[in-house]
Amino acid sequence: MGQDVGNDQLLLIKVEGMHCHKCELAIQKALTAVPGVHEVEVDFPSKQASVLFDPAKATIKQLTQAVAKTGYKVGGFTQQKHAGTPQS
Ligand SMILES: [Cu+2]
Repeated sequence: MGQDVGNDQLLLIKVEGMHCHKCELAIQKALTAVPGVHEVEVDFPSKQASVLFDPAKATIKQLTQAVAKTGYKVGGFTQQKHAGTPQS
């Protein structure tokens, strides 16, 4: 059947406690490791992680928990339908 990315959802997570680019990488690694996650972008200056994921495989809770487990605080999140390019 192939991979259908049409149902992918974009989640923007506000991450508190990042202080350098190593934090960025740690969070990116943790989120990428969650099954169902297709794309992760972490932006340290805007303290935001954008995650493109398959809502049939991953839940928002799993994603926010991955951030929390890495040692950062989730300040909130915004759900978006995937529209091609994440907003920044
Ligand atoms: Cu750091």
